Amino acid sequence: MTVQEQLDDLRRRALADLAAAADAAASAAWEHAYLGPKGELTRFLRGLGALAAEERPVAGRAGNALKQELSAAWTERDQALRAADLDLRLAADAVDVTLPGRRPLLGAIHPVTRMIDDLSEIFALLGFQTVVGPEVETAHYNFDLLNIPADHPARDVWDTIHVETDGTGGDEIVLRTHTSPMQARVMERTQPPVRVVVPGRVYRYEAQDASHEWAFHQLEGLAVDRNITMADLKGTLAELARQLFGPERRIRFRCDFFPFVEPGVDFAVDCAICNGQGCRVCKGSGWLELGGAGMVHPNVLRAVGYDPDAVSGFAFGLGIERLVMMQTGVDDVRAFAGNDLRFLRQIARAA
Ligand code: FA5
Repeated sequence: MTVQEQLDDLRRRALADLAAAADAAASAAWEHAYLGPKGELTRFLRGLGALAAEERPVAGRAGNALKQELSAAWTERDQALRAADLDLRLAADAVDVTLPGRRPLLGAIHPVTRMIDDLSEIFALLGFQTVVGPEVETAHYNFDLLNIPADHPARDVWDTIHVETDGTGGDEIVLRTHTSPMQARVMERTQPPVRVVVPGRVYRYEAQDASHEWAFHQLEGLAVDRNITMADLKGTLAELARQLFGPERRIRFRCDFFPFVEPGVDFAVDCAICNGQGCRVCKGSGWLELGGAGMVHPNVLRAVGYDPDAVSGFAFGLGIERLVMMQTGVDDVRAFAGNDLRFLRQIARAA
């Protein structure tokens, strides 16, 4: 075989092998086999010295030309294979971000909290400030200052949860049975005119049923000034009913007894759902009972240092869960504290 034939044969094999190299590792092996220090072409070029002097320059030029050609072919092929390798690795590592993400759970304001916010807003427009007070209360504020002395039978009307005391004979400690103790607390530290509403949780030692919880929420209202009358009370509650249940609503007062008001009433609004005709929500009566109210008893005014001949006032207390129930048609008060997310989601949409 002539030198040229040897080079042609080498070129054919080298280019065929290079075309067959499938990845970067095969490409590196090819470079080692043909162009590396012990590669076939390198060995050929080293062997040129053994040729006759007149053959050497021609063989040398042909060998170097082939070396350049193979180097260029290898560089091109090697880069293409490395790029393909990188593409493969990236594809294997890829995170598919085209799927829809998982929706985070969105919370909602509890219906009782929302009702408290709504009530505060309505009463703010009527000039009432919202204040809050302690849930752990002394019998002094929960009963005594509200004209319910220790031996008074009315004390039993509110089945009280007692908090253990240190036994030193100090004041009896209770969980407040209503928001009314804040009437006395506010009046003690403020001079008339007073206009406040007091939302908050109250507690009663009471069997639970669809309309009774042992812990629930009330909103207390108190207005004391010169010449406050029942008409102011009625106007205020009528406005509340209209804001909550619509412009046509009417208010009904019926005699009731609470030791801290005189006269005392329970108040109801005509049912917005059936327009007073009688339906499931108002239990056929046409009226929805909202709470108790009345003119602040002179003894209560006196107990906080007010002069009942100079000022008068009205007070009311309403059940917040019951208000939400009337608005939404929920018929079991126990659902509010039951922590059943299905109920909370449903009522968050309904309200
Ligand atoms: C009172 O608690 C008086 N303090 C209200 C008051 C304030 C009268 C100021 C006069 C002047 P009563 O116990 O009726 O009253 O409760 C008021 C409202 O709280 C009720 O109309 C009802 O809506 C709600 N309520 C009473 N007990 C429960 C209960 N166990 N579970 C849920 N709501 C209740």
